[in-house]
Amino acid sequence: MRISVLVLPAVILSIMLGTGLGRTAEVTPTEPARPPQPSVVTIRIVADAASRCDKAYDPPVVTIKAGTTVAWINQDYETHTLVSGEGKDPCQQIERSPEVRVIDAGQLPPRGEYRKMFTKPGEYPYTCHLPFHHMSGKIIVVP
Ligand SMILES: [Cu+2]
Repeated sequence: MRISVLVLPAVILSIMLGTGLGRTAEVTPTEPARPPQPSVVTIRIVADAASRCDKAYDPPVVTIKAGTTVAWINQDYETHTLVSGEGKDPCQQIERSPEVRVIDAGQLPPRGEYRKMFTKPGEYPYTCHLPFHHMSGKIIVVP
């Protein structure tokens, strides 16, 4: 009886090794990692932006994936506003309307920065609504 108590664990161990239960799991090859997409995209408000229409922002149109943050930096020497809005042409004066806006930085002084994360796919045109400022840009958010 004493022998069988010692033999039984050895039998179980040899069965496990024979069936591969004792081996470590094989490593399955994974897909090569995609290059990470930057989570923050920067747009500059350029010098003399007020008269530059669709060249007021650099770059003027940006396509991003949902979840990306856009950072606008005012590199002009004067204050601009940054609000949702679109005219019939890039040089048209845009009036601020009272409806809820996706983009609304208010006043952005020189060297000022405004950040916003975009989570919903869609097109988000924006502008500066100050008098005699003709500025037009657009964010395109894809899933
Ligand atoms: Cu402006």
